[in-house]
Amino acid sequence: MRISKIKLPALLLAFGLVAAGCSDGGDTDEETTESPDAGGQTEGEGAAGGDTLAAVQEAGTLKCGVNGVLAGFSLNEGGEYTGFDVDYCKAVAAAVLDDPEAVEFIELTADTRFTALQSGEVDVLIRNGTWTASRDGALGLQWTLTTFYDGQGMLVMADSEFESLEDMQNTVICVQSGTTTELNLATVFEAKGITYEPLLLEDQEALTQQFEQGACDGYTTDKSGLASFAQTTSLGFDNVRILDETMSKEPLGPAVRQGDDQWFDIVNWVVIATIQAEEFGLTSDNISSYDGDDPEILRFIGQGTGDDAEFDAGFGLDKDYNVRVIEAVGNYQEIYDRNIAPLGIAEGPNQLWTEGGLHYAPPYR
Ligand SMILES: N[C@@H](CCC(=O)N[C@@H](CS)C(=O)NCC(=O)O)C(=O)O
Repeated sequence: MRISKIKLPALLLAFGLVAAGCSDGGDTDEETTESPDAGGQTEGEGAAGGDTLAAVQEAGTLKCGVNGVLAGFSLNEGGEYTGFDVDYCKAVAAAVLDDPEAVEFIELTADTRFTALQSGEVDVLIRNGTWTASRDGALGLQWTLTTFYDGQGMLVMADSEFESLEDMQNTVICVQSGTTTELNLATVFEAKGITYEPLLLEDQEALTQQFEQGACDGYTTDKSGLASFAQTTSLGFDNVRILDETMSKEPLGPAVRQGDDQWFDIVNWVVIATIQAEEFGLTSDNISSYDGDDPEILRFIGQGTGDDAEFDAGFGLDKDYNVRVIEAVGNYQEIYDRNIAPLGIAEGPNQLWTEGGLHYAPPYR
């Protein structure tokens, strides 16, 4: 459908939603500093500069900000959360609380997620969030090593004439506010000289509804999000199609508040542990029964000998935390296979560096 055929009620609904409370993507600092509850980087338990580890351990629960509606990453089905991001919440809880189930999942939209992290409403944000310079800098956040290398794509109806972005002159594109997606769409389409109308929607539900009702010619977001949508849309998997082009780099991963270096180190090294375990061939099934003599592995599982007997990375955790993490959620490949593989996404960069991918764990020593 072209602009001329847009249903007016759909557009009014969309713009109404935007007016009701959307920011522009969290990639500039204006909205965040203007928002009454957004500037509080010193507010809340474990806020910046504070001791998040102690706060989490005292609470006995990790408050993990998630998406909640994105199959494969975090999906809430009757209070049961599953997904790739959910597993990383559980991994952090296993490390710091010795209980992967000690997680309070807090569902956040693209618009609310950074404020929730800044204010201390959540201890960590693991919600298909892209690491960018201004989120790191202007928003006062910090991203760990990337857990999922993604890129922005475009989904269209399978029977449409669109084969590439260049074919999308004078179209309406469904896009979620508060995302890098919104910004990339503008940059890429402008650079290519493609005239389009963004239909800005504030959450997945509104976006799904609008696309399924035919209000847009294309739906753009991270390719993983599109794969997830394709699996779940009422339009049917075979009736939608994702264009080959990738419009951006979207390194997704956990984020924490800046200023609590110990907490950042912990979350970062939990992510690293899953990658390192895959490289070592350690899995949820075999890690606790390792009986080999590889000194690197022994150090990793807290059973180092000789100089490594007292090894402590200095994160304020005990020697067994890597074992708990891997026992709880498995290594990176296990997490990927359980959650992402069903979406049918090619592993591509999300493989170990030894297999031609980008996942590389710094040494645990
Ligand atoms: N990775 C991008 C996009 C993340 C994002 O919020 N994507 C949307 C579309 S898949 C989403 O998760 N929506 C769910 C919701 O907010 O209800 C970012 O960090 O800005």
